[in-house]
Amino acid sequence: MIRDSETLTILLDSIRQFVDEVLIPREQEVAETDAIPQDVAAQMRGMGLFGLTIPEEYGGLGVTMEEEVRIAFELGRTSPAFRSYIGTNNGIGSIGILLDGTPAQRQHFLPKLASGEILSSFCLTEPDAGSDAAALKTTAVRDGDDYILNGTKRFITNAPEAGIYTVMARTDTQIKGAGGISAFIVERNTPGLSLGKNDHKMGQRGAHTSDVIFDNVRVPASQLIGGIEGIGFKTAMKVLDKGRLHIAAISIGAADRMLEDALRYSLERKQFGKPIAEFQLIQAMLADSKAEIYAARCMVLDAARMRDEGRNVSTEASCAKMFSTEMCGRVADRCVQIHGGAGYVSEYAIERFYRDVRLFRLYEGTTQIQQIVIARNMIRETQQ
Ligand code: COS
Repeated sequence: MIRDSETLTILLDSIRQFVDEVLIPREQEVAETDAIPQDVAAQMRGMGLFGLTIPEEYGGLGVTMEEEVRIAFELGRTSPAFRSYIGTNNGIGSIGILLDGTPAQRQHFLPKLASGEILSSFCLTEPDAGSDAAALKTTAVRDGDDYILNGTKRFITNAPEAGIYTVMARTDTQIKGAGGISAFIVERNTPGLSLGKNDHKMGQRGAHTSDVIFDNVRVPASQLIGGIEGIGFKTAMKVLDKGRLHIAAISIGAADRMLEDALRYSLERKQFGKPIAEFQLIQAMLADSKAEIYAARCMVLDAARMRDEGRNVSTEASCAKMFSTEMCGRVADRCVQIHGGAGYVSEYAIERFYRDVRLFRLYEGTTQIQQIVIARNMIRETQQ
């Protein structure tokens, strides 16, 4: 945890400088090579970016949720692939172990994630279980001191790079829904674990996803998260509550960047004898975007502070994710419009961002799933 505002300001300034001076100039290279340059990955390790959210006792920085979203506002200003590379270790790939893991599991795995020695992935989604995550079919059958896993996970971020996977699997096939699901830590080199080919995505080149296939994968019972069967779905939902706030914050950073670029373009581009920024129809798009980013930022900071106070933020995290990612989509669309035809060609970053940010409205729960979570919580609270 950052203990004083001065230290936090220094950290945020150094990340902003890293984004401006190192990451933004390398964006095009990442898009062209579909890879994070290894020297950049090494710099990220050196800055401690893989362990921002992991507590100090495991070698991380242990930032609070508010500090995390403020860091995400900065990291969001560049290609999402950079953030994605460090994102799983700080979020969905580590938080399940942190929240519900046994002391031995935390001690064994978290230091490696904090240092960036290994990457991690979160394996929930399957070919037939996306939004309906509790319908997952991957099985984990107890066999002596082990469990044997079988099934396929889909669209798994950082799967090709990961050293460990948090895998949700059904330990009780008699229970069709959430109660039969358990979470496991599975190491990459375990026999029977293989990867599909990398997915060809609409955007976010440099961030990789693939299937993870389990064919009689034998996992020691000591790697059942928390050592308890049947709590894996709840672990996944708690991980997602936090992850959704993080994605909301990243969307705000990306919207900020797109608007910065569009503002600069509108000041440089002249039509009808003056910069297009002087036309009120352009100004309306700039102003609407600015106001919506401001609203989203306030919402995310408020929800983050609530989580830091130990409150249940399931509703607020979904509100923030829904509002911020939808806002980001609207800002992307307006910023392409401000660029005119130039916004449709790859010479300008906005063309790439327009495709990259589309994913924000889909992963870690679609907008429609956020609506379901919000409304269900409202109904439940009223009926209590
Ligand atoms: N924190 C803790 N526990 C939670 C929780 C949360 N945020 N949300 C749900 N739970 C618990 C519920 O309390 C319930 O426990 P009990 O049976 O003991 O009451 C259990 O988990 C099952 O919850 P629920 O009945 O709401 O499950 P559903 O199958 O109806 O589905 C949704 C819930 C749709 C919200 C869930 O499947 C979901 O989030 N889907 C989207 C998945 C997703 O985001 N995928 C992205 C891929 S991962 S990058």
